[in-house]
Amino acid sequence: MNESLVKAITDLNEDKVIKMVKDEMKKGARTQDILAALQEGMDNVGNLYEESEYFIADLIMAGIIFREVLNLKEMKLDKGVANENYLGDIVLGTVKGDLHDIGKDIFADIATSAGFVIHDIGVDVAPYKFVNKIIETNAKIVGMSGVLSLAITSMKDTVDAIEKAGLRDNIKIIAGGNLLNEDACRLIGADEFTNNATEGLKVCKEWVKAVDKEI
Ligand code: B12
Repeated sequence: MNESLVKAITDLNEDKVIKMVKDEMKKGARTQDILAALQEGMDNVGNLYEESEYFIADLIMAGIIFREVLNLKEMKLDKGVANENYLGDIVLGTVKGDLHDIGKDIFADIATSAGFVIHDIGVDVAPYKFVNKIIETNAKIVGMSGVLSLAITSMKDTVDAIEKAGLRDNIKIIAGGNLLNEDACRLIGADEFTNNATEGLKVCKEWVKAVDKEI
C-alpha cells in the first residue's frame, strides 16, 4: 500500500489518494502509517519542485490534497476536542517568514487528542508573539514549526526572545520540521527537535511526566 500511496501523492493524483486512504483506513491501516506515506510523497513533490519538474502550483496542489486527507472522517485525527486527560498547555506556531502549516496542524491535532491544550498562534509568527502567548497562557511547552531554511534563524530568534523575556528556565521548547537535525537544534537552542509529529508528542508527554515526578 505505502509505495502506491507515495506514488499517488507524488503524481498529485487527488482522486486516487483519497480513494486509497479511505480504503486503507477501512481495512484498519494505522493513521501514522498513512501520514508517513503522505509525508514521503510530499518530499518527492518538493524534490521535483527543486528540479524544476514541478512548479509552485504543484506545491499548492500537494498541500490541498494533504489537507483533504486530514479532513477525511476516516482519518482518526480528533480535532479540537481535548479529552479529560489534561496534560498541559502548549504554545504552537510556524515561525516568522514561514507559511507552511500542514505539519504544525497535524501536531496540533494529535497533541489535542492526547490531552494537551494547544494555543495555535498561526503562521509567520514573530518572536514577540510567542513570548506574549507564553505569558498569557502560562504554558510550559513551546512548539515551533518551520520547513524553510530561513526558519532556522527565526527559530533561534524566537528562543532568544523567550530567553530575553526571562522565561527560558521554566519552558521546554521543541522545534518541528523536516529539515531539522541535531546541529540545527543546537544552533536554535531548542531542547528537542523532531521531523515527526508522533515522536514530538512522545517528547512532550515525557516532559510532563518528568515535571510530575518533581512535584
Ligand atoms: C506543500 C508545500 C508548500 C505549500 C504549503 C501549504 C501549507 N498550507 O502549508 C505552499 C504552496 C504554500 C508552499 C509555499 C512555498 N514553498 Co513549499 N513546500 C511544500 C512541500 C511540498 C510540503 C510541505 C508539507 O506540508 N509537508 C508535509 C508535512 C506533514 O511535513 P512537515 O511540515 O515536515 O511536518 C511533519 C514534521 O516535521 C512534524 N512537525 C512539523 N511542525 C511541527 C511542530 C512541532 C512542535 C512538532 C512537535 C512537530 C512538527 O510533524 C509533521 C507530521 O509528522 C515542501 C516539501 C517538503 N519536503 O517539505 C515544500 C518546501 C518546504 N517549500 C519550499 C519552497 C521553496 C517554498 C516557497 C519559497 C516557494 C515559492 N517560490 O514561493 C514558498 C514559501 C512560502 C513561505 N513563505 O512559507 C522548499 C523549501 C526550501 C528551503 N530549504 O527553504 C520545499 C522544501 C520544497 C523544495 N524541496 O524545494 N509550499
